[in-house]
Amino acid sequence: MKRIEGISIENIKEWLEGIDKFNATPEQGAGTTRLVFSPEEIGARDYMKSVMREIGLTVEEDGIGNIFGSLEGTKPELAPVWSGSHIDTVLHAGMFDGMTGIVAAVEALRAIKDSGERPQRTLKAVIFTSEEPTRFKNGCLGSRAMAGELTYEDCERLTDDQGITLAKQMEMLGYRKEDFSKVCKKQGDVHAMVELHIEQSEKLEQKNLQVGIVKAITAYRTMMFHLKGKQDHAGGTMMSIRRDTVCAMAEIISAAERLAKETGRYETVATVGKIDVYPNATNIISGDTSFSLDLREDDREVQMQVLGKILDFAKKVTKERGIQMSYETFYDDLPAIASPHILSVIEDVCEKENVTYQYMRSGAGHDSQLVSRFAPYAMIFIPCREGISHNPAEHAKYEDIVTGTKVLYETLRQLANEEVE
Ligand code: HGY
Ligand code: MN
Ligand code: MN
Repeated sequence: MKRIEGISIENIKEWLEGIDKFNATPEQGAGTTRLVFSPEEIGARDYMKSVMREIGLTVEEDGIGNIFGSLEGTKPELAPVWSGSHIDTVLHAGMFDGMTGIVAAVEALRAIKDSGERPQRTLKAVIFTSEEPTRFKNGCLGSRAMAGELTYEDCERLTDDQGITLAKQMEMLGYRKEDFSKVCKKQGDVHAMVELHIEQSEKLEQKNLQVGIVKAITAYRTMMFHLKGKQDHAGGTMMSIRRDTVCAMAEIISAAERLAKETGRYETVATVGKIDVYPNATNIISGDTSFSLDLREDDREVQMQVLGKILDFAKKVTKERGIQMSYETFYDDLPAIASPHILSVIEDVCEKENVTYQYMRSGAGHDSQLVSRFAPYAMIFIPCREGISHNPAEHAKYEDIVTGTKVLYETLRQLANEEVE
């Protein structure tokens, strides 16, 4: 089928490498760092907006910075079909997590436009604001606001490590408070959402499959714990009278690992990735320590049981040590089940195009998780080398991205020609 051959590996390569130039850690081996609303991320946003305009898409932005590149359909009154992902990264990331879904969406729309066909529904390539929780500790901020799960008051509370709130940062960039309320979407506003993403685990590569059809995204909860003990002298303070918050934290962290393993389920994962010790000196017993807990499980009940055990253990340890503990939950996203209809469309396309595939779940969180609150979604995974991600060594083959984009193209084309809501 001529049109399917329209996917350009050159465009995909050029755009991914073009985005990657906007990087706060360009030094050799340091990977890519592009935090939301940083100068680098603004540069990457501007770059992709110019690419969208160049290929003839109409570019708009909403009150929290979600960007839409639209290819108008013959029946613009019908709810549009979306495809997209995120352009911000974690610290020292690779160049494919998120960005692959953006360039695939833009290239699919370009190929549909250049094929001369005009589907009925408008197609929108979407760049969601701040999928990663790196800067403001809460993630999927753009899609969360769309889902009505992030208020402007939340934006006035979310603060980065320099004490700048999300609201202040948005104001400094010219986003107006009165536009924030228009971000919210309701059921029926979007006909379908299809996000292409690297798999971020090793199953497709191990089985030599070209595409993963994602039927569910795991439950994903992120918290910060704060321990207050007694700052003291490392040499003059006997072990028996210490209220050492680092030792308490160490016990809690190893308990979180043990309790996650004890479920015997590979879906249960607990991670402590961010630790702040004050004042962080070799000869001071710290009386003020904070640490994150990222706890995920496809089964919400299991996730809550593990959380309960971690909290009980932490309360016991801190009580015995005379340490005060507090904690806050930044987000607590429920599992997102994909649309059976969209899954079947993707599967049909794979069958017809002889693309090898398997159904799978996602242990990573994605904007689609929040979009699923107001629209049917499904995801297309492509393999990444050894499943590595959130690491400068993250890598995907351009040929694999092209194959995934071909499946995305045909899926979007079919969804955009569906009359029925
Ligand atoms: O952590 C995740 O799953 C995503 O990268 N925010
Ligand atoms: Mn990520
Ligand atoms: Mn991602």
